[in-house]
Amino acid sequence: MRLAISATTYRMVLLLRDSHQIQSLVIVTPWWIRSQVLVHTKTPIVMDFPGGKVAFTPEIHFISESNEERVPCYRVLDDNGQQLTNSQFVPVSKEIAVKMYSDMVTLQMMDNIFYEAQRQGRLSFYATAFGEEAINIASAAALSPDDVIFPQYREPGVLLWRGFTLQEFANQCFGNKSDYGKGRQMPVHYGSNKLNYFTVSATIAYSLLTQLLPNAVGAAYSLKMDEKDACAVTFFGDGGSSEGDFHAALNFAAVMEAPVLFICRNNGWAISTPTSDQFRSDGVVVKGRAYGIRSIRVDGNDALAMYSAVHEAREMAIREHRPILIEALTYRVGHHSTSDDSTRYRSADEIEWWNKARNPLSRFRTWVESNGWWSDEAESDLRSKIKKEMLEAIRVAEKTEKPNLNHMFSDVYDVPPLNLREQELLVRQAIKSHPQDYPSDVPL
Ligand SMILES: Cc1ncc(C[n+]2csc(CCOP(=O)(O)OP(=O)(O)O)c2C)c(N)n1
Ligand SMILES: [Mg+2]
Repeated sequence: MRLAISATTYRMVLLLRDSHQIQSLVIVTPWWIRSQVLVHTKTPIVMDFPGGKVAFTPEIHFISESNEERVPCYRVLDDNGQQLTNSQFVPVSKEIAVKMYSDMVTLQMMDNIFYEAQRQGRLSFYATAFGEEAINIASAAALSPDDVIFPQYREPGVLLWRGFTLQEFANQCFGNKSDYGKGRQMPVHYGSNKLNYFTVSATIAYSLLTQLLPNAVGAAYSLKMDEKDACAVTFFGDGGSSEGDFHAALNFAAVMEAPVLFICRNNGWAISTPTSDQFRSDGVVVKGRAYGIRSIRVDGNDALAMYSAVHEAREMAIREHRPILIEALTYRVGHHSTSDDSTRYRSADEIEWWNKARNPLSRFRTWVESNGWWSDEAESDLRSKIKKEMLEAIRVAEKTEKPNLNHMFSDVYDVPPLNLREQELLVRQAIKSHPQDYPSDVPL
């Protein structure tokens, strides 16, 4: 309340203040003329409420649906690979930088060759990580091998970084008997116990996209309880963030103070659905604050920025027992999978622009070269070595026997229930009656 009062009244006001009837007063003009004071009556201005103090306001004010400015995007390198002045980043040694770049090239070459193999009818399915090589490799480089990964399906680079061999990738894609999943999963549904990488899941009626998010929170909580120097890390797409599991996982992680990194690859598309048909928020990063989670938006095509952000996030997650949300802005340069033709719903120019102007490989290569750590010769040696290894891996994977048919029914139940035994019997009868329709290389 604001009052204009005389000197006498002012003295009364002082008395009232001393007797705690009013909270404070501020002199606006000299009191011997005609003092004007602001008197704040003792109406409380804040309310103690679970979660902290809440200020009262006399204004009817709705929180805006958006900030005036979008959350800025952290980057270290510009589109041409030049370091921005005053850029903050975690130093990367020559050894790590060269491995990062080499693995980015390997991932891209592996994708190209498997993709072609699928087009030739040698693989049933494939999905590339084209355009997202920096997110894959730089985040893996910033993590420790003890950190437990809960992937979607566009992050095989994390496995590659951890030492999954091209032969192991090929065995899974060809579903042969050396595949750890015994040929029961679609190609690109990799997993490795040894490398702390949960198997990508495609179980229908589960949320393929995000079932791993709440699981990652549980694993992170357990790592915290065991006082491990490790966190859980889950990768997912913008489409995954539109699933209910994403929201449940964020809330759960915040409340349980679980050391988990949520790394969202916002690549603009969930198959043919653009992000504008998925959410009206400023992307995904702003959702962290709603759940009380520290968050950052990063240029996902800048390997140095990804490395630094994930490195810092990991430190905070483990030391401070808190989840962190990272939104990596990127673009899915490839089709969603070999079952998709993305030129039906987006322009070839758009794809080409991202591939050329914002290419994560050429950008990082420029920086590595500017340090004197890479050359044209190193590039061509690497490429011919990877090509040779890939072709050999495919040759071996293709000629390796398939897993026995029994495995379609094993490993779920200790004693298979009646309905599964019936199904196995039916399959075997069908094969007997139509042997020509059954692949000859699958042992019965
Ligand atoms: C719960 C659920 N809904 C739909 C699908 C079908 N589906 C498979 S991948 C995909 C798009 C996912 O997009 P995003 O999460 O953005 O990942 P991106 O493919 O872009 O890397 C959809 C809709 C699914 N697997 N699971
Ligand atoms: Mg997407």
